[in-house]
Amino acid sequence: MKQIISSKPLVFWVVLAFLWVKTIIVSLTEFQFSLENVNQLIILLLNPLPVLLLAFTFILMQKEKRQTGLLLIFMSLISAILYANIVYYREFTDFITIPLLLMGNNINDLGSSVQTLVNGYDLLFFIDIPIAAILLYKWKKVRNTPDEKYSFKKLSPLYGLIILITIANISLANIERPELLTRTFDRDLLVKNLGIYSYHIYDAQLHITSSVPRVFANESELEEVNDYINEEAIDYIIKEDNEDMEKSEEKDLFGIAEGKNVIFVAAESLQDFVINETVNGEEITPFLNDLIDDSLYFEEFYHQSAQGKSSDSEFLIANSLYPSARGAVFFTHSSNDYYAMPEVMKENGYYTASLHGNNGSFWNRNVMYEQFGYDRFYTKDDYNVTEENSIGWGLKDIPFMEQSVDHMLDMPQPFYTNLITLTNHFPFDLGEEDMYIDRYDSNSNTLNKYFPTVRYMDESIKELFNELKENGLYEDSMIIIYGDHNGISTNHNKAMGQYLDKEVTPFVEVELQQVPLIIHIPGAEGETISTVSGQIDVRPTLFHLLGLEIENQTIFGNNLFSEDREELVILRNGDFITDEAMFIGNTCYDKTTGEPAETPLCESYKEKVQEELQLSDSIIQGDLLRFSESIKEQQPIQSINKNTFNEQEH
Ligand code: GP9
Ligand code: MN
Repeated sequence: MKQIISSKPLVFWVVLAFLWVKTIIVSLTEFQFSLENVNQLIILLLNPLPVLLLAFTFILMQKEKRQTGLLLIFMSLISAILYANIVYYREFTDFITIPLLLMGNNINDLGSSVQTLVNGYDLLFFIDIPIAAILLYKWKKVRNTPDEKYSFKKLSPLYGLIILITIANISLANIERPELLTRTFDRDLLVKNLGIYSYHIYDAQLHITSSVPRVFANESELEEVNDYINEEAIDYIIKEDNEDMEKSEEKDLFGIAEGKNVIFVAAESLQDFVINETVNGEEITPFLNDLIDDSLYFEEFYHQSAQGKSSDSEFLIANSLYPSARGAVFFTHSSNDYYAMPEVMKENGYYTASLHGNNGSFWNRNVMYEQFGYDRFYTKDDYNVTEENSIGWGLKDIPFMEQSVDHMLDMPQPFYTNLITLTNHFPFDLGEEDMYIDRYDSNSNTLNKYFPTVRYMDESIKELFNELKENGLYEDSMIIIYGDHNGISTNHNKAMGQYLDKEVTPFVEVELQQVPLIIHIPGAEGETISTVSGQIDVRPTLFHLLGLEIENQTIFGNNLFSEDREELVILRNGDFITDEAMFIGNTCYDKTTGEPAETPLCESYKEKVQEELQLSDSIIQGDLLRFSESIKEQQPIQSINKNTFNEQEH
């Protein structure tokens, strides 16, 4: 060992130290890993080393002449990986996965967002590379022993050291977080414990092995999932009956919206904390606030999306299945068989369409929608998009609503439509002419700009209602507005705390994942419903209101009007919320206090939560719905508007 160290120019070790220290600084500052005990400090110090040292041994085994160049390439590569994660983390508080990198199309569209996430100081991040280059070429002269190509044998002490560090790292990580490698959806903990580099290697391995389940999957796996779903339902009914709970008139609202057009509004980045609130003394969502009085409003409704963002929320709503923990199902499993809501609606006599003012290929929608059974996908090409009526990500929401109603007028009724809004998207850019309220004033420009764009979206929904009324569509339609996912990430906790006038603790962070769900049925009475609910529950709830009883569907959500439903929402990272508690990370919080619970409020749910996420994953990874009766009965999917579906980016 001593020999290796002394026989190598010191500068090689300096380079290693640069990368090591840089990784640690980034982990603490950019990734905001807090250190709660000495164990965590040791893990943080150890975990970058195995991969760095291993790459180092590889370089030492190359011809002497090549070593310096390779070392610089390696240094640049590591810095690039680290920096890409920093930029991604700044927006999503998450780490890059391989499926994400494969979403090429989307990366182009992310242009304007990326600009806001990168700043001049970031150049400092790469400063060690030119310094290392100078040192490597100059210091060569001062080395005392000649450089050489190292043999495996000579390097064996170094390998020994790598193994030792790895064992120490994994053992300590296991103490910190049991079952670390089986809970792969908890990326924060994975990176915190394994280190960013080992995490990427682990992620690559997951990626390679993830295509295997489909090959070996068979019908019995689907039966297993269906058994679980049926058993859960029965267990809960028995439990409730034993408790002598009175069965309510669950059929009350059954079929109340029968035969009506269905109009979904996917409200981009709309969080629930703005509802019935003000900024600078002005209402943020005046139209929605009024609408709620005459609508079914679910006041504790959570988004359950993950890396697939908007597309994940669409997936949840259409299929009542969980999205993937890594990447977006819209990309990774777009050729699977699904028995999605548009398909079901089509079978029930509806014309189905999704409408979006952006490119059809964005989020791979044009491909995935074929499996969802949409009759038509209206994209950018179907709208009059000009420089004046666009901002940021494309067509502004008000002209989008106006033109969308025009499209609806061309559709056979009843129709089922999905309107995807866009203006309230990070970085929340808005022209002065569309500012109905002023920006907020805090240290987060993102949060400051969020309020006026939310206000603009509210105005666009008002416009939708006006247009529907003017064109005689309103009375025959049911309008469902839902927030797709959060718009303000935890990076803005300080500013958010200032706005909310309370500290944004992990408990509050999860509370902030609530998004609005507003179901408006003209003529029906309004009600604010406080049951704990999530996007996964929308599909069965909607079928209930439409009076549709669908057979042979494999879904995890529940009809929110059913008294037999257990109040439980499972988030994609394994956290969950019940009527009494929130399970976050590894801590169970009492909802009444927002503090860690003193009694075991979460224990009885933990196993079910894991099982449910795993079963849902098995459906997606094994493409299990291809074995389902409903799919087998289906005619082969025919794309009516092939041109629209296959449209490429412009
Ligand atoms: C674009 C829109 C935004 O098509 O759905 O996607 P997001 O970045 O929010 O997932
Ligand atoms: Mn979105």
